[in-house]
Amino acid sequence: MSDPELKIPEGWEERAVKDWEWATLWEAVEEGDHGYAHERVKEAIDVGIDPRVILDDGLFPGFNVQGERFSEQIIFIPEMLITARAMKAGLALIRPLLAANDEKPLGTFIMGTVLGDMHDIGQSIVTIMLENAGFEVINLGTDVHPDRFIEAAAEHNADMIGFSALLSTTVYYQKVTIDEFVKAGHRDKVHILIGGAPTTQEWADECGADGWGGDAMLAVNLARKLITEKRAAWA
Ligand code: B12
Repeated sequence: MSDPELKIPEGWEERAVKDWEWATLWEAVEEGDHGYAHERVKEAIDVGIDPRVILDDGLFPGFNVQGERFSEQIIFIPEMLITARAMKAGLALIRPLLAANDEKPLGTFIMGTVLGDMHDIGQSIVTIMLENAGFEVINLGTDVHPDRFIEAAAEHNADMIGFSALLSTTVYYQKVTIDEFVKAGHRDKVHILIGGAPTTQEWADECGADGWGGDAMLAVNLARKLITEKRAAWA
């Protein structure tokens, strides 16, 4: 088994500033040095690099190479966790920049990772992008019990809910959670979106979701479309 190599994002020089280098951030995320990752992301923000460029060109390369190693069992949970922590240290800094949107919220979105599943990088990115698009997002975190989703939907009078799942064993809880919404009489009050690497549009249809987002941009476009249709139906 060959060790996966870091993939350098094509054209990164044009998207950064003159004399910029990302290699030390790639390495910091790869090695899980969250303090240094924080420092480099702060520098990138200070010199005015676009936050989405920081995410794609600065943070993802080191995360992805470790992700591939984890999938190939070259590294294990402890190493992957420290890389995730470094990734999140960077995400925390760019979040307020991407989320800066002072307009009245477009709608309320409850986001969470389903029961039994601890993966939260993907849903955190979707959360940031939804906030950036003007949604108020209440993020319930990981390992969320169906009852907790239902309580939060009622408490915040949510327009939409998103269930993330990364394991082939936990995608099942997307369906279970939707079924619980039906039993609780709350299914017609919200739009439900699902996502996460092992999910597909077919699975979304099968489990009774209103939509599927393969990545953060698709998730945002879908959420926008559904909320616009909902508002139009009320008008
Ligand atoms: C990081 C990681 C971990 C970290 C998680 C840290 C964290 N804070 O999230 C740690 C080390 C804890 C971990 C643990 C485990 N993991 Co893991 N993990 C990964 C890894 C490397 C990356 C996942 C990730 O963050 N991807 C990046 C994000 C950006 O992508 P994403 O989540 O798909 O999100 C995008 C879209 O899917 C979409 N999206 C996501 N959510 C939502 C929600 C909605 C509503 C919408 C619309 C869209 C949407 O938008 C996102 C942005 O574009 C993957 C392998 C890989 N290379 O992908 C394995 C992987 C998911 N893990 C795996 C496994 C097996 C495990 C463990 C069971 C390992 C073990 N032996 O214990 C445990 C499970 C723990 C648990 N109960 O959850 C397997 C799953 C296999 C399977 N099919 O079931 C994978 C695929 C690795 C592998 N090939 O073996 N893991």
